[in-house]
Amino acid sequence: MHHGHQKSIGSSVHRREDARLIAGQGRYVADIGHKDALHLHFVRSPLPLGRILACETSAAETQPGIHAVFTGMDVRHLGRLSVNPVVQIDGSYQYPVLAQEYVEAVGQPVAVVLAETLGDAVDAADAIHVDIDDTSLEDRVAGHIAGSWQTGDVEQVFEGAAHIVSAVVQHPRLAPSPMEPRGIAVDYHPDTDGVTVWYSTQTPHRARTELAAILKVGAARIDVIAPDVGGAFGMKASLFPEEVMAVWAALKLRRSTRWIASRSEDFLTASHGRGARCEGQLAVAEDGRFLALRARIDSPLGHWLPSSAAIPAWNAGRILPCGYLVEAVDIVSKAHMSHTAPVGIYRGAGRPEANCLMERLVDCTADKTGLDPLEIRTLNLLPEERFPHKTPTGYVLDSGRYAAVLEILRREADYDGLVDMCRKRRQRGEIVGLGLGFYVEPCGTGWESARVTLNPDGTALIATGGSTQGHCRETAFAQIAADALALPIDAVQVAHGSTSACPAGIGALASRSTAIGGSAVRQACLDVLDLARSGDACEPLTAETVYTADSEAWGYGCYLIVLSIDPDTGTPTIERAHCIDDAGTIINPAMVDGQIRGGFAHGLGEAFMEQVVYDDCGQLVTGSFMDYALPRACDVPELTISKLATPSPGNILGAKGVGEAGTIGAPAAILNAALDALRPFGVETLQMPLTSEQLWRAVQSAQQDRSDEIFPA
Ligand code: SMO
Repeated sequence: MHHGHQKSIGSSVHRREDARLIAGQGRYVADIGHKDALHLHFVRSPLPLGRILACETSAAETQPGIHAVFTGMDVRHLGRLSVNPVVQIDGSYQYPVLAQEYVEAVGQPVAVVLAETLGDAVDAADAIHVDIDDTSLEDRVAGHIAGSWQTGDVEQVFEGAAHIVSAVVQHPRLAPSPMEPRGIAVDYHPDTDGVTVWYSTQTPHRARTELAAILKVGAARIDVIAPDVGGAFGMKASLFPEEVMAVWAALKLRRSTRWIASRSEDFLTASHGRGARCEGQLAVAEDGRFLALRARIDSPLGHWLPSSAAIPAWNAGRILPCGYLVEAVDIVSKAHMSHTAPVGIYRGAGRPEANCLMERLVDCTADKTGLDPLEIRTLNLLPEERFPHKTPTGYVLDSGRYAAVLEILRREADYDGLVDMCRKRRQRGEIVGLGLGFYVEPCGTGWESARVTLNPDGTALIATGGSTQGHCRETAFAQIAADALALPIDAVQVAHGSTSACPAGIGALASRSTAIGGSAVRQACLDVLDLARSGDACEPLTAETVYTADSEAWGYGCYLIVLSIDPDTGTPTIERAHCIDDAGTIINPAMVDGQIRGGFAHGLGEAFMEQVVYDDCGQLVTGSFMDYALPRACDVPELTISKLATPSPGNILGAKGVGEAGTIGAPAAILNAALDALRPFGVETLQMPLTSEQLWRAVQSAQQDRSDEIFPA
């Protein structure tokens, strides 16, 4: 063992991934795979709903370089993707790898061409004629999801309440938009009749299991490798029909294949997120204490269900009333299928929905009671001595110092000074407001695996069942292992993202990598040390573990935003952004900051500019970055970041998650700041995205009302 080991956990160790990823040396799916692989190109439905009368492919089949053309009939025997049943899923839904008798959404793959070059495939696809009858059709997708949580006599509490406030938050539908679109490169091995699947995914092991089930082949024939993944954000946690098609075709044709989505194909058929309408009512006592919550959440789903389709609706309901103490709840969360692209998890996955609703209700209560927004939060947040706390929906908040983060924010951001400043500037006619967004982020439950090999030369190899998508798991897991094994960090290698090289695992999603994946690494290291104590130090020693967390870890925090609005143009400007987050034990503070900044940018995108739009005919209007506004670097303000670290009792690292924090806290605080800014104008509702047009109209109509009062018509 190495002596004089410097503790690695808690220090901003240089990220070993940086040099590779920042210098353009990353290896993504598009950089990998057989040179003679056949390229897939899809013929897609131009209509959201219709019956396929004919699909004429013969003209395409004879074009140069074409190896095969497939239609729905060729893959009608394939199985269905399984959907995580966190809440009840009813009704009929299919998982057509290619459209069968009907098309059910614009962009749905109807046929696929496989050719030696992508150009050949695209040219030949033009020669395929699909005849679709779209007259007089009923909705074909009737699946729906419903979860409900009831505790206490909500009706009675509402009847006796001193105040009742209500709020509606309509979330825009969002496109996750990772830098790297979807991609898959399938290497066919004639000797084994198996495939190596290079796949841009968050969940390599699940992908392998699902591929084997859908294709009805033995999993031993499939090896999945996630190379560098250029962002995922929940969108790459489920198998898409195009990807299944690439693997099926490789096995069928005994040839390597590849498919790399264009940006427009991602807008059209990758899963979207959010889109929920959240309605809530809070019954409040005379002194401002929350008594009961009613919530109705209605989320959209697309024409098929990704693996985690039910997660947003489930999270949006089950995590209410968030960090607040409310004894009685009546919560119903539903989701309905429709003739659009699929809707699934996207960074936050139901947490922004629950937290934004709660934070709006809290500010409405402050308004109604005249209490200060920070005071009313302090009054109602779960006090420290109540942890662990079983919420009225039956989940357990593990640990935290909720009121303390508000106190730190008050001090470090000079909350009282900012409130005063806003008041004075308003008196001068400026449009400026302050908003708070307290959030909770359940993250880290279930199991993950790790294997550690300790070599006699003093090096160690960690293989994690987790995965990475640019969020530096190699460095973080090396830090955890270095401390557990008392080795220098450079002596620790980390392998990930391979179903053959790594033990079976879950992957990188739900902000669980550090808490669960990291705990698995730590446990495997402790196990190998036990072996070392009783074994021969001249042989490599290996320990492998499946670690299951004792309980769910809940990160939390509060964001403060000062926002001004230009009265002439409606342009919003974030003047101050202060984030305070408690992610439990912090492995690497620089990485935590990175997650908060990235998450904040995503949250700001939802709050100000992003929105997927379909027209009345079911056509996607926002099919490129010309029509879908993603934040640019200059749109993201400087953040002041404060931290608190209350260890979670739920796992052996004491870690929580922070990967989704910014995405949850930012929209709530920005929405509250905008409404605070426009309160003097009598504006009570705004919906995201808070475009300058919406803000300008709100100001104009208020001013119009005033001039009507002064000069009655
Ligand atoms: S939305 Mo996340 O990748 O679970």
